[in-house]
Amino acid sequence: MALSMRAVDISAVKRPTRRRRGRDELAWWRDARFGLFIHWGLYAIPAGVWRGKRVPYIGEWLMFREKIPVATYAKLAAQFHPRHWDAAAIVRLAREAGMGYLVVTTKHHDGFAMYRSSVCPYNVVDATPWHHDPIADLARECRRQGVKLCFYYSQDLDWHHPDGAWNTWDYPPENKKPDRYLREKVLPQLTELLTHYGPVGMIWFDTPLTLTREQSAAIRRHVKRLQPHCLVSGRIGHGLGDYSLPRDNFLPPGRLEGDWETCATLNHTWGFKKHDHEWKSAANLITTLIDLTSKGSNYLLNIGPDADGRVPAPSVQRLRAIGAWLRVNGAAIHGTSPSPFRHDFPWGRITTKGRTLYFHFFAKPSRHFQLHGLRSRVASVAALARPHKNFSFSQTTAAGTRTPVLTIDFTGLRFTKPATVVAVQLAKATAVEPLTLQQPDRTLTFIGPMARVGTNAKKPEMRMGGNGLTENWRNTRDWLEWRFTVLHPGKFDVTVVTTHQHLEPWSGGHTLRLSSAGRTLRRKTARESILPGLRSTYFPQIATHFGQLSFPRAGTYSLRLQAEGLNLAKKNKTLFSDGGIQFSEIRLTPAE
Ligand code: H79
Repeated sequence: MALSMRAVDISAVKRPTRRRRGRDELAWWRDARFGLFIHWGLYAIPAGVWRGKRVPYIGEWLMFREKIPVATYAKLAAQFHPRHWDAAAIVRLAREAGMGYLVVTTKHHDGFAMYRSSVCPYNVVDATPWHHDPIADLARECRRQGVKLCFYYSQDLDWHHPDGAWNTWDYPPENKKPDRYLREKVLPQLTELLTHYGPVGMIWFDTPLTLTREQSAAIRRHVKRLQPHCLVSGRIGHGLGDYSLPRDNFLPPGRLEGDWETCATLNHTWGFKKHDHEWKSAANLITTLIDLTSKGSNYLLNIGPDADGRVPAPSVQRLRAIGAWLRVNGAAIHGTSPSPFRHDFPWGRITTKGRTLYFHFFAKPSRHFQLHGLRSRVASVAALARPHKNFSFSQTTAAGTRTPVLTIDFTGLRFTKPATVVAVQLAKATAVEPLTLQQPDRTLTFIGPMARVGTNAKKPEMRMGGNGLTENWRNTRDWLEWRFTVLHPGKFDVTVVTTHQHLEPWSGGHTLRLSSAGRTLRRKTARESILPGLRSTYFPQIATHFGQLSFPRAGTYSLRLQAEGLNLAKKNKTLFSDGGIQFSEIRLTPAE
């Protein structure tokens, strides 16, 4: 297998998207905030089982995991006759769920086209007894029901075409001519997709692992030539997309800059697997939608219909539950902008629209809820579910630090799970304190995007990744530094949190030095505990306790984190990770 050991940036747009021409073409996508992903293909037939054995990993990777020869895998097509396929119902489900767009797999890595293609007979119309084009159904229903139609297309990995990437069991890599694959398959199939189905909102390219910058650029040009308004996902590679994507199922530590989209699963697989019954709860999904929206990311949530075309019942139930929540609270999601604060709050999240701030409470706050750091004057406060009852509030300044404090009296408001939304109208444009602030619950959380990256050498090698995690932290010279405001002095327990993709190795065992308020703490990062929370499902938040720090009085301090000894194991370098320290956050909690 041609696995190069260079860490690949599968996602990021190197230049901020806002500098691109045609930025307004993203407006529909930005307003939607929430979309439906559909993974459907031949892999729904084995559904995660091959020769009687359960195959680990995501369902659509079965051919690769089992190194199934093309000739064998292709025979699945003869069994594809989905009697329960109902495109109208699926588009209706997307609408009911409050989703504004839909992205369907027109060709996944297995190379099988799920639409009528005259470029290659390996497609759903010519190769199956169904002889039917489900993409045409979806296109028609999307038009009828007002959902933006988008196409997933695997432009790099193709395990069916002899020149496509990563099938080395049928086709030796040394014979491959990627340009021929692009010319014979990718470009002509994109022409079909962009000329036979009306306007296409976006081509969702995926997994750029082998194509060169020139090849990716040629694909992008081809799309824009055929449909100038069609967006190109960040996984076209080489920073050439119209927006950025983090890893699959990734939840960022804080607000992102520019346009992002997290694609995510309802259970653990994308393509249907009959034994994957680990469904995320509706409450988790709603919380995730709020979290991503507050951070400036879209949420592209997946269903994997089975071989008969049926959407698994647990998926339908969950999407409907999200829709029910959005029918009350959609104003706080659709068409909103991210939080004015770069960090999370212990009590929930904030989204904005014009001069309205939406506070999403994950739990009932204390009767006199407080928010630190909002400089703008508040005009009124009301719950979304009961817009006519106004709550009383006051705005003061904390003694000593001059931090603005907003206090709201929520007497009489019923808080419901998973989130209750309160609309805070501002009298003027939003302005907030830029520093890390101690929260009313006395905790402090330091996230990478709020740190200054510095170095004792000439130029830092470490970078803050667009996803909010550190990149290339592989030396003892670079550091992260925060300035922050303490409102309630005292003694605090210090926890450093690092992370990794759950199937890949964790880069740990590094000795870190943390200095603040005249004290220095030193520890080796160790997996002492995993913080509970949604982020830990796919990116475990690994906590190491560093001891205690004291802040004797209210005021502004600084804190620096630097590596003293590194443990750069070779095995930590993978296709997607540089093997360095993946810093997530530092947490300070009041010590007893
Ligand atoms: O379409 C879905 C996935 O099939 C696709 N992206 C979402 C939207 C995708 N998942 N993973 N990847 C692409 C990249 C896979 C990476 C691998 Fe591996 C990790 C290849 C080698 C290491 C997993 C482990 C597969 C083989 C070994």
